[in-house]
Amino acid sequence: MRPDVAIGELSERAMLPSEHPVCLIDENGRPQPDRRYALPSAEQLVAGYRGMVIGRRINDQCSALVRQGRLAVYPSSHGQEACQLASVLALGDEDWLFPTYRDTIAVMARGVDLLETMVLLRGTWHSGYDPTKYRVAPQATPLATQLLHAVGVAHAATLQGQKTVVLALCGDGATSEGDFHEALNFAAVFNAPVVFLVQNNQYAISVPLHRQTKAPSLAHKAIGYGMPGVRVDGNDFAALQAVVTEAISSARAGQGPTLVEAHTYRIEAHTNADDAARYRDQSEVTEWIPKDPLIRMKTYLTDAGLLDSDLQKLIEHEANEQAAVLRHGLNKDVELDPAVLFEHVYSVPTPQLREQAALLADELEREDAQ
Ligand SMILES: Cc1ncc(C[n+]2csc(CCOP(=O)(O)OP(=O)(O)O)c2C)c(N)n1
Ligand SMILES: [Mg+2]
Repeated sequence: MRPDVAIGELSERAMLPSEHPVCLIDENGRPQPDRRYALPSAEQLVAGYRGMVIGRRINDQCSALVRQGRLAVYPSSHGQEACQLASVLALGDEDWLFPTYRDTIAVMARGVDLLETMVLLRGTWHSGYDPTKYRVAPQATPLATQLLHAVGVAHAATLQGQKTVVLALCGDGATSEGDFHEALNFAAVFNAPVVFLVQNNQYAISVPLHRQTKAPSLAHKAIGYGMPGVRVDGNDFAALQAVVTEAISSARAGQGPTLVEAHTYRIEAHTNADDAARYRDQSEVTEWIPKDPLIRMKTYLTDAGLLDSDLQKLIEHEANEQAAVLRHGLNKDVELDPAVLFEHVYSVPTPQLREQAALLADELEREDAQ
């Protein structure tokens, strides 16, 4: 016995991730028995598939809208739709989501209006939706900063006697940030009801995972903070939903945070501004194509008699309709007043800010006069 160690040997082991990521439906669409996790219900799986088909269509539509100059930037989650959908569908209405720039599909799956979601990536306003209305924080671009905010919201909810759980998303690269460490440490020490879901898509722009960490897996980091770490197949909607649902229940029951690492792959370039061919071989991408989360789910549902061509057509029709809403909405020009850039920075603008606002106003006036 080590009296200085508060956690027993068994619970230490329980904090370590399994050797292989949890998988309930393999890449061939075949169900895999698992001792710990049960397959979600047929209804949940069909809802997940529907959401993923719509999510894929929106991902691809937004990438096209960037090329047409209608969106400033779009970090696509093509191939990561299972992570986006499974985690959000596991949340209750009272819960909160803290997404990153890559989690647009998760934000939409939470019920945020499609066009309101795209405001930030279009660059027309700081965030287009009311975070408190949807219980979705603005999509964070500064890596890992949202994790600290997520823990703060979770801790505040506990202090107020609420049963809220917070789902905090981040990428593999974000785990190298100091904020990641501080957020996980605080969450564990204060037993905050947070589920950290790391979408390990193998790259942080051009930096591959092996240049990011020497840990056996990202989920292994959990034991260092005193919370369980779980590895899950990030292209398996069923496994993700089972794992995240359990982590949420555990947090809601007062058992503290969990770190979930989803193994997936960034199929497209980091954003439209990136050329992935400069740092990775196309053969690596090709290898991941058959592992696609939509293909395996379609095979499983079809074999289980839960999906036929009529339902498939219906879902595709819905996906096309949502893509059309985005196209039409984003094809409309917006009237912008550049002066509003200076609003909402500080409640009382600083002298520097006032000076910059005056400079801009002067410049615009002179441009108009020309
Ligand atoms: C604090 C901070 N440092 C650097 C950047 C620049 N940056 C933007 S995305 C990115 C890579 C992040 O990779 P990862 O966390 O794996 O997420 P992914 O883009 O793969 O979803 C970097 C370094 C940033 N946004 N914020
Ligand atoms: Mg990444």
